[in-house]
Amino acid sequence: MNTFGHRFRFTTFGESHGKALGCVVDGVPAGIKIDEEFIQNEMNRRKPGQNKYATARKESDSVEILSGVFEGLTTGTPISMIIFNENQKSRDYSNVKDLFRPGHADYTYFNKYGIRDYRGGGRSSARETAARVAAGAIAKLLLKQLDIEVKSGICEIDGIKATNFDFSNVQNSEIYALDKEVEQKQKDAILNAKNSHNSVGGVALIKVTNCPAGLGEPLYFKLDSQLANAMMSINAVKAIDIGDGFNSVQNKGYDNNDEIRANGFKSNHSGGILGGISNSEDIKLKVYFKPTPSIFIKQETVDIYNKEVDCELKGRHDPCVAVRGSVVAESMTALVIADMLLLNMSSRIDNIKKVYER
Ligand code: FMN
Repeated sequence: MNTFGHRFRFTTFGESHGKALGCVVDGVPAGIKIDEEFIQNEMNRRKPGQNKYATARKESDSVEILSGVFEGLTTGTPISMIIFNENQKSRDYSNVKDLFRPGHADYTYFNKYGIRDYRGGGRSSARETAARVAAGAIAKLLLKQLDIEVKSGICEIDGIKATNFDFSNVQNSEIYALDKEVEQKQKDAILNAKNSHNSVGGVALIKVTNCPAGLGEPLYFKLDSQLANAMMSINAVKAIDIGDGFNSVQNKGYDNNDEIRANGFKSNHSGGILGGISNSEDIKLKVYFKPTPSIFIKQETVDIYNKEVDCELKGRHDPCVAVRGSVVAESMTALVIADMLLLNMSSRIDNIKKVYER
């Protein structure tokens, strides 16, 4: 399935080494100013080939808007965007044409579809996430109108954890680090892995500020369940936690509860979500990325004929996918919040009357 969202929804298409990839975003209210420079900046934050901590694949990731925008404003019709692939090197994959890379999706895609697009993994490649960032930029332009902001940064690489969560450090950091104190150590961990032909995992922190209360559609479209759905749909994401998340199981109830005063909550262990609905506190989630599966150390595998072979990779790969992945997680969060904002508008008759009463 290639469509995500309910009321604000998008569909992506395209493969790693195909001609182009793109998306169609549907359900976008008319009248939103489309700032193309902002969309391109978002793409640039995710694009490959920018420094030694990322894959060397060079893509401009220029977005062309094909529909849904007239004289700089959304028209309420589907917004389609296309990104042409420029730097495919399909030959790099010819030696792994028939074999399954350990840790990648080759084995499962082949068993499911019976077709082997060996060129960079085809649709299973995270190249597709460029289209999500384009769609996410449209969601962010909607959120901007309501002063809702979604930010992200790296809080952990190879077990090296941030203790400061400073989002102002992120924009000046080549690895989007939240904590300047541990940034160099995190960078060294990525380079050490790269130089030893290996890879490392990492964790991204996502924060939504100024989010109104009431977002989330219990029971089966709760805000936390949709965030989890969105994050787990991103390549290499293996876990997510919300608020105190995994740590909350070690807390006592008294410490885990957020006491309430007339001016709001005294703490935010819940990560801004109670009963699947936002409570107007900052929404906080952590997204856990595994180490990049494509590494340059010889590993054992089988080929499509089930013959045992060695896998020796060529090509260009991110030594730590969490870095560029954090931008994708931020975009997916914006898309979920946009969807929830539109859905929530019909939760009370008073709101419906505001629109239709004459
Ligand atoms: N995997 C690779 O093997 N090489 C890469 O260069 C690579 N780049 C990625 C970039 C981003 C932004 C993200 C989010 C993931 C990347 N991945 C890369 C991860 C794979 O796409 C992913 O591990 C694979 O599709 C298997 O899916 P799974 O890990 O979710 O099970």
